[in-house]
Amino acid sequence: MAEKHDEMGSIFSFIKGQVDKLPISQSKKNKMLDQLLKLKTMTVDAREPRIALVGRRGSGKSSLINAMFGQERQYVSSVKSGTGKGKWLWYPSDAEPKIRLLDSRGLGESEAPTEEFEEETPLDELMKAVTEEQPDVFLFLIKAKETDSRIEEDLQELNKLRKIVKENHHYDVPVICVVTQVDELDPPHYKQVPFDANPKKKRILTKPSI
Ligand SMILES: Nc1nc2c(ncn2[C@@H]2O[C@H](COP(=O)(O)OP(=O)(O)OP(=O)(O)O)[C@@H](O)[C@H]2O)c(=O)[nH]1
Ligand SMILES: [Mg+2]
Repeated sequence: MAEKHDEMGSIFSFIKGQVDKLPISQSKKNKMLDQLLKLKTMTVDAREPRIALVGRRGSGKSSLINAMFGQERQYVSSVKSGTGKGKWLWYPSDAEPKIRLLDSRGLGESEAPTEEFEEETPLDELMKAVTEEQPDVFLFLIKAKETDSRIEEDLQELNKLRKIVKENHHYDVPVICVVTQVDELDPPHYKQVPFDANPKKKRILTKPSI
């Protein structure tokens, strides 16, 4: 990655040198160099995309991250709030950094999260994470069964985050809504048991009660 970056940088330097040598007027050279600079900003200076996962506690942010990585990278919690301080991760790996993903502390917690946290509230924790690195997009996760449950409060907090980015960095962060845990929707009798991949859990839960 870094090698490709350096190589592109030297290609632009070479082209710039050639433009300087052209037998044309300085104003024409300046116009060409302006365009070259724009192209350089869009390519060599471009950074990897940043995606911030946000949403109510338990909506499945850490689980989605783990599913993307195909391994348990982030702590998943079934009852209490899980994720503490926000964590920016490189996908697919630190050695091959292509996409930056933020796993964040869940909104609407009633107790402090299990993991270590730094700020008093989830919103403060998120403010810190998006101040450290500004997201290009928010993935707003919401459980299928909770799309009608005090969603306004979560959206207000999300909009506060977008406002902070807008004030400090002058752009609107788009939001993509991701409906999660759709396997929980009716009719439940059609549901394939999601823990089929976990034979021990399946055995315990399907064991006839005594
Ligand atoms: N049925 C079902 N459960 C899911 C799914 N995704 C996640 N879960 C469960 O939902 C619970 C919460 O998942 P997490 O990934 O910890 O949710 P989170 O949004 O990171 O939660 P916080 O870190 O507390 O904000 C866990 O018990 C997961 O196993 C899904 O697609 N279907
Ligand atoms: Mg989490």
